[in-house]
Amino acid sequence: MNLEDKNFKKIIVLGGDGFCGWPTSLHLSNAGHEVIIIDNLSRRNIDNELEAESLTPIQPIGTRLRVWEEVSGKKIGYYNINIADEYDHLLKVLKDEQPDVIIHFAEQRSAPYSMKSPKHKRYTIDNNLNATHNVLCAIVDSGLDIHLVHLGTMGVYGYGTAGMKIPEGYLDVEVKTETGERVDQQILYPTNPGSVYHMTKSQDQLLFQFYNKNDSVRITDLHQGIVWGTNTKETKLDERLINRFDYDGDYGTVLNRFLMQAAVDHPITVHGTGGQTRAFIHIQDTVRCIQLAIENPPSREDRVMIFNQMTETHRVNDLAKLISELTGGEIAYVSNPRKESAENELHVKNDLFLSKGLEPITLNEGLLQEVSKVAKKYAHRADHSKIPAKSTWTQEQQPGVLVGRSKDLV
Ligand code: NAD
Ligand code: USQ
Repeated sequence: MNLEDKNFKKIIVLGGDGFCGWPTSLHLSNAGHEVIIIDNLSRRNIDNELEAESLTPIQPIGTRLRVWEEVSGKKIGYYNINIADEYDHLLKVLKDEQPDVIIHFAEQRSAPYSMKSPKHKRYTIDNNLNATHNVLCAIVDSGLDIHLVHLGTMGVYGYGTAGMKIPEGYLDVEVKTETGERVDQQILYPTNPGSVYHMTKSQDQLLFQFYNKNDSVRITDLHQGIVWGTNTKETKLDERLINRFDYDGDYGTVLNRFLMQAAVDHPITVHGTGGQTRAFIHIQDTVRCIQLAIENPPSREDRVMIFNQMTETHRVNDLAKLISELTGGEIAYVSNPRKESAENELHVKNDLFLSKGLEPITLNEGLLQEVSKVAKKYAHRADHSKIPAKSTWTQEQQPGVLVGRSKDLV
């Protein structure tokens, strides 16, 4: 692709060193766009704080970028900026680089980490809300017409649905006026966050609504489900491009944790009864959805465009049973460290991405085996002491640790 191509875009990826941001950066670079990453490497510093590491041996950002150039012949730019704190530097980069699109992944994304202590709650609020507000403010300050694509979460809706399908961002309501007349309206779906982290994503929605209304900033908010899998077409090209694989009790997400646990012969840790139902998406679909969002931008007159970025829903206990059947791994029912309903139903609309051509990758044996293979390959790097989820939502909750192996296993 060249500069004459009207589809060519200059894209800044905030948080481009992370689990979703790195494969997205490579995917968009491969598709011919010019990509520049901004990341303050805070996620790598959190690994130091937690004394935990990605199961896969991720390379330093400099090596990643050099290898990508070797492999693809394409250059990805990089700036180390704390976007929550270094506003002037962020603004200068926007003015110098003049991007068409900014993709915003740069937030503290773990619910358990956000609930660990007052310090962690406050960090998550400071980091995430200032990051999002600084980006919006800098877009307006730069005078540029930049399309902002943000990674939000399904968790802003809460996980209860009262029988209906969760719509894409906006809820149809009918209000009764003083004269008794009935008027139709669409409002942001009422938020019901389940952690301080999820609450920051709920607040982000209001920041977007305001800057869209006041300054006509073009915004797409992607309400993403739990991402599973490790690698994408591009990260598989060279082992040094490998994506991160979080498995620890704070950052590991449920499906990848279960696959990793089975692969390293650790019991599969179901919290409570495993009655929670969640939305999922494979990492390869994440990068594809982001490309679709960039290719289908809203106009300046449009309200914030909201897509539900998920492809299927599953109950945690069903996932545990599926992986147990596939791998022979044992299931352990442990205390739920979170304050969440024991069970929920979840029905979600994802018509917008389907209408734009997404062909969902759904859970299948081959893909599950592929992730298990990655986990097996790097099993020697696993620190079993980091597996239990110990961050409790309140003093009443108990950590998700195994007590007496035989009685917990089924
Ligand atoms: P991640 O922690 O792996 O990546 C986030 C990146 O942002 C990290 O590299 C981190 O260093 C960077 N960052 C954080 N704060 C920053 C700051 N102030 N300045 C500059 N860089 C900063 O997380 P991820 O899993 O890639 O998630 C990316 C986004 O997608 C998050 O906003 C998350 O809420 C959302 N999301 C993730 C999932 C999932 O399952 N991983 C699901 C739904 C939504
Ligand atoms: N769970 C277990 N056992 C485990 C780990 C988790 O039973 O070993 C349960 C949890 O109690 C919870 C569910 O699995 O009910 C999901 O937990 P998770 O850590 O996989 O997902 P969550 O905390 O919701 O967060 C992740 C990402 C977050 C993103 C969110 C999308 O970390 O960035 O926003 O998924 S969603 O869940 O759709 O809101």
